Amino acid sequence: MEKLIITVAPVGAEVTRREQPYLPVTPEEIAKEAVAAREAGAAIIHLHVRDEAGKPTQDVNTFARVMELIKSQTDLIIQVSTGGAVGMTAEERLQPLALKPEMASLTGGTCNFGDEVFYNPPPLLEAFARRMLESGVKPEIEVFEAGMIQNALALVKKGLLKPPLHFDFVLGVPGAAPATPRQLLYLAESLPAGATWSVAGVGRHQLPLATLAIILGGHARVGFEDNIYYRKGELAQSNARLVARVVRLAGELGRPPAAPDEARRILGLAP
Ligand code: KMH
Ligand code: ZN
Repeated sequence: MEKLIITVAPVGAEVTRREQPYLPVTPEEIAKEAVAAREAGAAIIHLHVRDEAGKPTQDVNTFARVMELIKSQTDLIIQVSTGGAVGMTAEERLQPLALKPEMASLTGGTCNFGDEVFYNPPPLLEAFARRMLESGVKPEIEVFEAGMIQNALALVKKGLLKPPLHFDFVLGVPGAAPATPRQLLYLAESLPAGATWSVAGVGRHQLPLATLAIILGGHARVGFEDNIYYRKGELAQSNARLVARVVRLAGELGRPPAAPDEARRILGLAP
């Protein structure tokens, strides 16, 4: 098996400082968490940013500032979010692609998202995939439920996604696929040959699903975007602590963490 690629998702669009006092929100705070997560063993940062009021934004200047801070201090692979927050327009969501990051998330379709709808109809998927292809950005296909794999395969047929494909299963969002071992096995087995995958379990499912990914030969995403707790009733004091715990487990199971350059090779990114 390849080494384990750990993605840190330190902030996301939904969690608030009120829920998680250690949530990084300013560019400097996000970059500091990125540096600590890299030192702990992360190879990729899945990046959302916030405005001065702490609200999610896709503002290109804010992304530019955070990316500059991260790039000057780490060799992390930067994966910008184009999912943004529910309710944002497509153009709003696409803004950080102008910065030509190495990777970007590409949501695989529409699903319920708590009480809301995360709206990603086929024309939007095509436009996002086309923009990534033209910008030389590798997509990470975010799969919230099984039909999204089929949507990605339709984009491959249209020439808008090029193998090797990389997927991330986001499991446990209310309204989408559950965070169960059975679901993860099914999704992993449904991928085309040669694809790589990681899993982001929501809340208490983050650790068990990351452990299962280590065993199955997948990769893992941890961080406050998906989970703010270290254990039941105890908030995690940093994203790095969540990364470090997966590194310890993976070491015991024979999958040391991939450094960013090793992750680039595994994912087929230019070094
Ligand atoms: N905030 C979610 C609605 C992504 O980054 O690509 C979407 C999301 C997925 O976080
Ligand atoms: Zn995200």
